[in-house]
Amino acid sequence: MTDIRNIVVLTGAGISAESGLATFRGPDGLWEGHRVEDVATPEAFARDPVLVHRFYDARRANLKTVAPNQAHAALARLDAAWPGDLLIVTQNVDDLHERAGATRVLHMHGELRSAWCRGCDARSRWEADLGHHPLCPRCGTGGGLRPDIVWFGEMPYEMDRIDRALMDADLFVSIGTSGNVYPAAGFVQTARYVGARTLEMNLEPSLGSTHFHESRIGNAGALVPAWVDEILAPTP
Ligand code: BV8
Repeated sequence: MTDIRNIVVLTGAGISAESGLATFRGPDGLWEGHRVEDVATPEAFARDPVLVHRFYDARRANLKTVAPNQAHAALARLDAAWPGDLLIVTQNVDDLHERAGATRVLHMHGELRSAWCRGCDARSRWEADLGHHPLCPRCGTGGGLRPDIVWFGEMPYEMDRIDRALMDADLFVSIGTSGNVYPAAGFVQTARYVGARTLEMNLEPSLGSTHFHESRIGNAGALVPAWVDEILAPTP
C-alpha cells in the first residue's frame, strides 16, 4: 500500500452492533415503537421533549453496559501506527471509538456524552440524564440543556474539516453504514471524484455499494482487524 498516505474512515451503527448497540434500520431499529427518524428531529423535541429526552437518556445510560469490539480496537491500532493523515468520521453518537483508544475521531452527528445549552451555546461533557432539566454548568440556567446530537434536518458538525480530509484522501473506507443518511452517504462519491481508492465493509451491500471499488461483506469485528493487518503490513 505504498501509494496510500491519507485515509478517511467513515463508520456507522454497524460497527457498534457487535458491542450490543442497536442499529437504526435493522429489525431492532425501532425504539418503543418509534422510528428513530421520528424521534431524532428538532420538531419531535419541540413537540414532546419528555419522549426525546427519555430516548437519549436511555441510550446514554446504556453506554455503561457495552464495550468496544474488535473492529473499534483495530481502528485504534491503525490510529496509533499510521504515519500519514487519518480521520475516523463517525455517524455514531456512542463513545466506543474513544474507549478503544482512537484519538483522530470526529463525531459528525454529535455525542451522547455531551449536553448543549440553548441559553449560552456551551457544550458540556455529560454522563447523567437530561430529562429532569439540570442546570447548565456554564451559565447556571435550568431547562436549556438538550442532547448534543445532530438531528435530521440539522447541519452535521465540522463539514468543512470532513470535506478537506476527503479532498486529500488516497483511501476512503466505509464501515457498518447502510448509506441511507446524507451527507455521509455521499462521501464515497467525493472520494471517487478526487481519485481515492474506496472500500466498503458491511454486513450487506449498502445503498451506495456500486460507488465502491471494493466491497467486503461480513461482520466488522472480523473484516476490520484483517484489513488493518493488511494496510499496516510492511510493503515488500
Ligand atoms: C442535513 C444522530 C443539511 C441521531 C443521525 C440529501 C442531501 C442532504 C441531506 C439530505 C439528503 N436527503 C435527505 C436528507 C436529509 C437527511 C437524510 O439523510 N435523511 C435520510 C433518512 C434520507 N439528512 C439530514 O437531515 C442531515 N442533515 O442534511 O443538513 C445539510 C447537509 C449537508 C450540508 C449542509 C447542510 C443530518 C442527518 C443526521 C441525523 N442524525 N444520528 C441519533 O443517533 O439518535 S443519523 C443516524 O443514522 C445515526 O447517526 C446513524 O449512524 C445514521 C446512519 O445510519 P447507519 O449508521 O448507516 O445505521 P443503519 O442502521 O442505517 O445501518 C447499519 C448498517 O450496518 C447496515 O447496513 C447493516 O447491514 C450494517 N451492519 C449491522 N451489523 C453489522 C453491520 N456491518 C458490519 N458488521 C456488523 N456486525
